[in-house]
Amino acid sequence: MISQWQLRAAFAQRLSDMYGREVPAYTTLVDVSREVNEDVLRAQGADAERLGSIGRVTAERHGAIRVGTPDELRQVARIFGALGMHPVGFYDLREAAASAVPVVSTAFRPVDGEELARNPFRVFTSLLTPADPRFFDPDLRARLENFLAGRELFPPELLDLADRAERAAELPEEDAERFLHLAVRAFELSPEPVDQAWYTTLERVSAVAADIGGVRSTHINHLTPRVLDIDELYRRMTERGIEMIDTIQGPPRWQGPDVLLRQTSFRALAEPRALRTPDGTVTTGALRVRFGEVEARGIALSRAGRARYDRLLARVDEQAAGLPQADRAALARTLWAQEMPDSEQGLAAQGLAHFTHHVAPDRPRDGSRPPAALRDLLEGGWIRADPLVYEDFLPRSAAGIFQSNLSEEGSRNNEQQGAAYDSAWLSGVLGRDVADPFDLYEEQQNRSLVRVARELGLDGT
Ligand code: OOG
Ligand code: NI
Repeated sequence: MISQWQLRAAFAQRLSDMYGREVPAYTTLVDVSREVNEDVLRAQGADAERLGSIGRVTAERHGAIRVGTPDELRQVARIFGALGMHPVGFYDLREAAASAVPVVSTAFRPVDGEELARNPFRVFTSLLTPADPRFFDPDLRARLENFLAGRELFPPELLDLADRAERAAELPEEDAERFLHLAVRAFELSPEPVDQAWYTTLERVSAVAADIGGVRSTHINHLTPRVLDIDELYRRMTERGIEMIDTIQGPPRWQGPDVLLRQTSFRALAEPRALRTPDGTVTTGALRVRFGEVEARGIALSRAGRARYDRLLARVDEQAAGLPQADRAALARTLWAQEMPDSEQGLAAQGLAHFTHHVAPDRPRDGSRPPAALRDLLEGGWIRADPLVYEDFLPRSAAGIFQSNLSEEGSRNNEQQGAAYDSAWLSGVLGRDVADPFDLYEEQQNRSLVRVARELGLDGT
């Protein structure tokens, strides 16, 4: 039998092999990430593994996919359900982006600490919003919905196998092989010619709308390795002559611990695609939709920590308006140094980040009773706190990443009222709860505290 986490790890690995064949620059990114990680491990030793074992980090990827209809999204949820990945978080990219991105998104990922440690594969999944009148007028909406209703992204055999895997949390070897084969194939770039006129019509609204609704299949948009020093990676990629976007998104590099998520990418590359022109002939053209992204993950902030982060971002925006990128980064560093505690202990003391707590193997053994207060337990060496790694995404960075493949501005009619979507709506569409990421971190933290209390006999048992 192949267990759920083995299916997830195998799927991530095969998807990575497939994407490497399709987009060779991705392989360069993976190679350089591995080199940087080895160097960081050599230089920092155990500290390099504070936010995940080197085994986890080396295998770690997130993917991004985009689908067109609620039905398609429900099918995606079944495939990821088979892999032990659940919808977490709601991201509204229609609001976050400077130019038009007509999608709302969630991320499918493992939610349990042990499952994350085994393999944390996650997929940022976006759903097109044809009902949003700011992007699509009634006529285009009808044509788009009609086009989407006529395609099949996932064969029934794949979905049947997925349901069996989700129910049993495992599959016999032969079925697992078939499931993985069909699942990877569903995300390959299709050789089927793209209808050029239709694609261009959608492109005028948004390149993302064209990528989703302009073709009869779906594909992986990017696959992102995790790196332990993203500034160093950025330097090395640039040295190799690969043109990166001009920033690293997210928190600045600073003297304190890494928090949340820092990401950067190289620009979408022109890939040869078969195009059917209006007179019916098929030619080879080029489309720029897929790119390479890399990320560094830090400590998960609490709601309070995140509010502080968002406030800092807003202040950087305000004060850095019109400044060159380097000055903006310097300003961000200065503001951070003023407002963010620059140690794990500082973050913990102010309740700004999440930790799990563990009874210390070398705790006092002199027969004394452990104190009741968390701070005293930590200071007395009874327990230690390990930071929880941020497993999710940032809407603002996501919007920035979407921009890396938008050569056209697209258009949004801001006189129209946007269609309303939220997390509850998405849960309804999926028939599955979309988890709130903050709740998940809090629960993980609380479970560890209950365990500690029990192990130290502080819970009255
Ligand atoms: C998804 C963009 C968001 C990230 O890492 O924030 C994303 C897409 O381009 O489909 O992947
Ligand atoms: Ni991404």
